[in-house]
Amino acid sequence: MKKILVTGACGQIGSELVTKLRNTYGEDNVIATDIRKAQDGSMEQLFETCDVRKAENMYNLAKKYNVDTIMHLAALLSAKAEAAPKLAWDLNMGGLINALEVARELGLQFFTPSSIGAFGPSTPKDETPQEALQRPTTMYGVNKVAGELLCDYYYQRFGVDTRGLRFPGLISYKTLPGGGTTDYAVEIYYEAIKNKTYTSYIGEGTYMDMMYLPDALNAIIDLMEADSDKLIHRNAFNISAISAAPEDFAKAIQKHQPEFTIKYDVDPIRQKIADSWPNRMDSSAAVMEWNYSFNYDLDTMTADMLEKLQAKVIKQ
Ligand code: VAH
Repeated sequence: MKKILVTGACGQIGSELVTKLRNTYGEDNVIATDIRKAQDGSMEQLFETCDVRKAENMYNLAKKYNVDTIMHLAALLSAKAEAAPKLAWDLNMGGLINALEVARELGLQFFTPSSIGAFGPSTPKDETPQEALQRPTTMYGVNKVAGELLCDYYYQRFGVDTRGLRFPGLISYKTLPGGGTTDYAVEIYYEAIKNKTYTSYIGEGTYMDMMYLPDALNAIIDLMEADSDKLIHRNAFNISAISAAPEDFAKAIQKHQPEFTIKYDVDPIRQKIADSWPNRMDSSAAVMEWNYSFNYDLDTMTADMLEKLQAKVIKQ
């Protein structure tokens, strides 16, 4: 992996993955693409507009820059997908097969994320096995399961080196997530800094797998650099780090801000999605096959988030 095209580069994962990849593989070896430029002007260098629903867009860019890897992140997240299921299918599935076709035609390595959303209410919620029943009840989950199967198909049928990760809810401070169910776990930190209180749309006692973005970025690179011959699974690996509910985030914040309070105003749509997802996945396949590990727990993530957001809010 040394010349990489990233789709969805302005999103929550993409905006920090591009920086991480450029630091790792060289500034000129990562082409950032998205349907439009980032509003804050952060994505200026080596950026190309690309609508993943137009297959020729990606093909022409992959040829122009002679890439050897595609990291396909462009997608609609769970809550937005529930509000616009047909659009979600067109973007999430149409974009994915277009990206896979480019990888097949040009012999590229391929990464795309899956999610805890690939599981449903009939899946074991605690220590969800790597191979478990996948009957998601959301359009996003249907897209993720179909995406996992499609990526495995392109590996088995065409030999495309496809790899994927089932991400927990990702928490970061640089780019706000857009339209996810786990976004509360990012919003709560912003609100702690600005207002010292947060009203959660996810109810008390709702556990979901969560992860600090630096651990997710390391996992992507570790997986993509792993010895292909050692991989038994490919699309997609369970990786777990922090299993937490809204009150756990509040308690962690209160260790720094004793006056912080949490209230609840449950959004039934996103609560229903959250209730259908695992509390914590079993990561043993990722550990055994490519030495997955993580660095941040809830307390160390909270300390870092509050410190970085304090600096960010003061600068604004
Ligand atoms: C979402 N943040 O909430 C995304 C993610 C595990 C959740 O897929 O839709």
